[in-house]
Amino acid sequence: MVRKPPMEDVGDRDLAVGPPKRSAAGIPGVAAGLAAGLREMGVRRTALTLARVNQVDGFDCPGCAWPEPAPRGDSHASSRRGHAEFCENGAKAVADEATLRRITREFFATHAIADLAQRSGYWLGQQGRLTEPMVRRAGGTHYEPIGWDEAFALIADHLRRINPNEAIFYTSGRTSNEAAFLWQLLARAYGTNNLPDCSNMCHESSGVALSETIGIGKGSVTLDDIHAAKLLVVVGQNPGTNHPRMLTALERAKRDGAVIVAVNPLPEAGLIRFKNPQTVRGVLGTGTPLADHYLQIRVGGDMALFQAIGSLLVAWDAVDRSFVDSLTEGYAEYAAAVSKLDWSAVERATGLPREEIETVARLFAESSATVVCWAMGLTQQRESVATIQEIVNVQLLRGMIGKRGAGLCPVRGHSNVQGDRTMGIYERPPAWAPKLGEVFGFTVPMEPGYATVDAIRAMRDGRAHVFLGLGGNFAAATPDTAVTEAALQRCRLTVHIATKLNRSHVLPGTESLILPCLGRTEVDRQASGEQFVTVEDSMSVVHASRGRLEPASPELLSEVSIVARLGRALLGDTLPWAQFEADYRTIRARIAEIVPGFADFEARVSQPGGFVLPHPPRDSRSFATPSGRARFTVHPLTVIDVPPGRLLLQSIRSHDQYNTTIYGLDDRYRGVRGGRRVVFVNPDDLAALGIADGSMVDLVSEWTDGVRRAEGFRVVAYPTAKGCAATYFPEANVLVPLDSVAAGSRTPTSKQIIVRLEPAG
Ligand SMILES: Nc1nc2c(c(=O)[nH]1)N[C@H]1C(S)=C(S)[C@@H](COP(=O)(O)OP(=O)(O)OC[C@H]3O[C@@H](n4cnc5c(=O)[nH]c(N)nc54)[C@H](O)[C@@H]3O)O[C@H]1N2
Ligand SMILES: Nc1nc2c(c(=O)[nH]1)N[C@H]1C(S)=C(S)[C@@H](COP(=O)(O)OP(=O)(O)OC[C@H]3O[C@@H](n4cnc5c(=O)[nH]c(N)nc54)[C@H](O)[C@@H]3O)O[C@H]1N2
Ligand SMILES: [Mo]
Repeated sequence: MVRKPPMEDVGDRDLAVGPPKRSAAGIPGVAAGLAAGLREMGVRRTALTLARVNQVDGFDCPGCAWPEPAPRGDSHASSRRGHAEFCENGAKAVADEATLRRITREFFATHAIADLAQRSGYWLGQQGRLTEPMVRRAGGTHYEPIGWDEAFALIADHLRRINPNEAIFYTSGRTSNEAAFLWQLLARAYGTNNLPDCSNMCHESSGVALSETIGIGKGSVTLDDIHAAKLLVVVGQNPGTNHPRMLTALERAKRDGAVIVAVNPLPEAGLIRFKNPQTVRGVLGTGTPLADHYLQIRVGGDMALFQAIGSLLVAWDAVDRSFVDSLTEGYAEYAAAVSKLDWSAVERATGLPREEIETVARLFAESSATVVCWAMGLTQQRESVATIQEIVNVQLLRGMIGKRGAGLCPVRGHSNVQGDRTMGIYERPPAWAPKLGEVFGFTVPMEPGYATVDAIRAMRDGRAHVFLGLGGNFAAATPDTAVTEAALQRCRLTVHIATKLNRSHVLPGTESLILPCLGRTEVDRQASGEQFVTVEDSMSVVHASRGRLEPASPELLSEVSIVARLGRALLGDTLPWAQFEADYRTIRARIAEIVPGFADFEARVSQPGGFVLPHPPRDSRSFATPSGRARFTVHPLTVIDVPPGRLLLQSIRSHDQYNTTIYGLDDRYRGVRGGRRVVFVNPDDLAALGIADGSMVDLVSEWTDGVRRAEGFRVVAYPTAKGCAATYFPEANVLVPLDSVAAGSRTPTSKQIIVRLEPAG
């Protein structure tokens, strides 16, 4: 009984398209953020909440993982935290959670699950916060209330009846360190490493690429490095929408003389010009132009671009010899490979003329401090791992690791996605698995579990029967929508720990639970008093987060409580679940004992601003690779061949969404209003294909097992790179089969889908 995802925006009469913007933020940004707050929360709550975002005594913004500047009063820091340390989209994220709208049991009594499955994700999210645990019993048509204890007993009963490897413990990256640590403890003590997470669809490629070459899967820069950089290269990232506070850092570096290069098929407003709403110049003036050079690269061309840059650096002998000789391996093979570079292949892959690449390579050659930042434009490609490793090669050539103002900077998405990995949310046993087993007295399973795509296959094929999601929206975030939705519904039990209703909840297994939890903004009171939780940002800074608002409902439990009570129901008091729930310091004490870098956790995280985790390449130029050296790697250059009449489609975020949470139907910077089913195509391609701007098309991707189709998109002539197209996620996910994943990281290729446009039927 799989239904097609709803498409209420098809041919939406309200959809309007205007010219894209040439700058980001400024007053319209602040106004949009405040308007979202006022709409959802009212005046008092908006003021109260926004004043606490990212402040030392406040909560971590549930928006993105961009770091906060040092606390006010820290005289050593290169920048100080502002009184308003949030952005338009952070304000929207907060408003979405702190909304005054509520979903009650009457709502579920009124709306059958089958009806809810016909609603859009936008509509589901608009209904407000979940307020009490709900169950769908076998054969039931509606969700109905259930007590917490009965809910935990039901889950424990299901889990006891299966082999532990037939259960899936999914995590989304908003989960705190404390909840994540307990979640992996629960899964592993129960007996499985089936811990897929949103990272499998996000920065997995970065983690793999960096671990293999520099010995640690995290970025090597601090915020100070961004400020101190002389050359900043932003590749495959749209910070104006997804990391708006990063623009402040770019602006600052630029004022100090940094050169900024953007590499992106789309001309993204935030990379072109920034009007900082916190400065007079940003509010009254024209703002700061950001990118000095804008390489409008073809989708998937970055591997060729960085090989070409590396090749030129070697040819020009612009190599940091002492760094390369003393700290790296594989240089000779690399230099030999790039000396044979096929420039015609580079030009076909990138769509860029050689002179443009040479100009940018010259900047690399002349810069004494270079940071390369990247996000989903690089990680969701078939050759993502190799592409990121080509960036590593270029940075190694120039000795740009472990040096002020220089480094590798994968910009993370979810606010604690990096911390969740540090806490052991991973489908393989963490390096500290033996210690985990020793401290808690059980044998940690060593057999690898399922990452996201394999978890879908296991549910589809009847090899997994229970799905538990700690946050997130598995059905909408993953690829091959029809397959994934059927897979979830094939489960005997699906369990969703969530703040808001989403599509995954309305595709229940035979039995299904929705367990409502506290959000970041809310006070967390336990037996020992008010608790805080901790998170790790994109630059390995760990700090505390304290919510202040009264919870959306007295029935809510914190994520920690939910996991601890489930642990107790399933495994009994063999582990100190009750103590963990009562006092989160006892969880942090165990983390300090088990996870490297967390010694003295409680004291250090109680400092304003928290503390920075060790990062050997950044701190001391040491590399935990087998040889102890950073590794150059060689990859055959790939050119993506697109058959005639087809386009290379990527799926992106609009300015009015947070992943699968849709705040509104506008994409202000790209000039789209009132609808989401649009596809951006270069006007020359439209002419060649004989398709008119504004016409309605289906997007069709062709695979050996048949075609996949996303119906009813309005064509928007847009200055994207030639041969390329773009549309929004999650609407595009239906086009990507489970088998289409990045080599080495198995991340779905959400940014590399060959499609043809067919007149809508
Ligand atoms: N407001 C808001 N903030 C968010 C999110 C959100 O949805 N809304 N999501 C959060 C999460 S989980 C994440 S992971 C991040 C995502 O942050 P981003 O990675 O910035 O998000 P995307 O919209 O996927 O944008 C990818 C960018 O890569 C470009 N691109 C696509 N293909 C290629 C390519 O082949 N080469 C190059 N060079 N560029 C390419 C696209 O044109 C686009 O500008 O943001 C986080 N922050
Ligand atoms: N085609 C395509 N697909 C993609 C991407 C893409 O660019 N293109 N991007 C991928 C990326 S980068 C990511 S990170 C994934 C995102 O995948 P997920 O992390 O699974 O999805 P989200 O949309 O972030 O999850 C939103 C839901 O989380 C719940 N939630 C919000 N706050 C909390 C909280 O504090 N606690 C709990 N327990 N629940 C909460 C709410 O119920 C909300 O509906 O999607 C991936 N999918
Ligand atoms: Mo992400």
